[in-house]
Amino acid sequence: MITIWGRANSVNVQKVLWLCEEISLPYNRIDAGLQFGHNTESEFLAMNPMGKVPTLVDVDFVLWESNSILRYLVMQYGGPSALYPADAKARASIDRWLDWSLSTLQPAERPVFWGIIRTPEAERDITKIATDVAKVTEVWKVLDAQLKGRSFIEGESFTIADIVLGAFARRWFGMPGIERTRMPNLERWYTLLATRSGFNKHVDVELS
Ligand SMILES: N[C@@H](CCC(=O)N[C@@H](CS)C(=O)NCC(=O)O)C(=O)O
Repeated sequence: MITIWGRANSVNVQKVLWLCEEISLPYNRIDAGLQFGHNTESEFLAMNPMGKVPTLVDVDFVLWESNSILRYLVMQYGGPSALYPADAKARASIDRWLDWSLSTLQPAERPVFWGIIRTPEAERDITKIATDVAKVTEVWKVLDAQLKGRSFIEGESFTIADIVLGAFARRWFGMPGIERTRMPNLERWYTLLATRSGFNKHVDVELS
């Protein structure tokens, strides 16, 4: 059985747990990161020199970077799957959203998440949060435009792009006390995600 190292409130761990649910893959999860520690210990750093979660162990194979873990698990355990189709163009189209999440979405949404959820209310910098919300709104608008006329990010099939961006969308829609610009396509897509058990079980949980 695979082992996933990582605390369950990490967005990058949540993506992996959601995928496991989608492909009915059993796993063993070990809490690590933040208050659980482990990720600064030498044994952990030998597996993942970045000291981050999630880190996957599959017998003698170790992998880090959540998006790489998703791709690996579908290819290894998902069978022929619409989640990450073999066709090169379909696959590359999904990959660009995974890359976009790392290069563009997460750097923009992280300050908002940390500024609100990981900062005590009395210490929150409301002005900075408003500036950061305005910046990430422009990024979400790109996905809102992509979702026009389609059920999911790459068309009518649910893929790992929906898992990756859906995990961040949960943070966006769950953030208290911010002004969210209406984005009808994004909102419609988000309600579709809520019909998936992996989302409900692992992602739609309290933000912490
Ligand atoms: N790009 C990496 C980012 C990994 C990352 O930054 N993980 C965070 C949690 S979301 C982490 O390990 N933080 C340190 C900690 O939890 O102690 C990935 O997608 O796996």
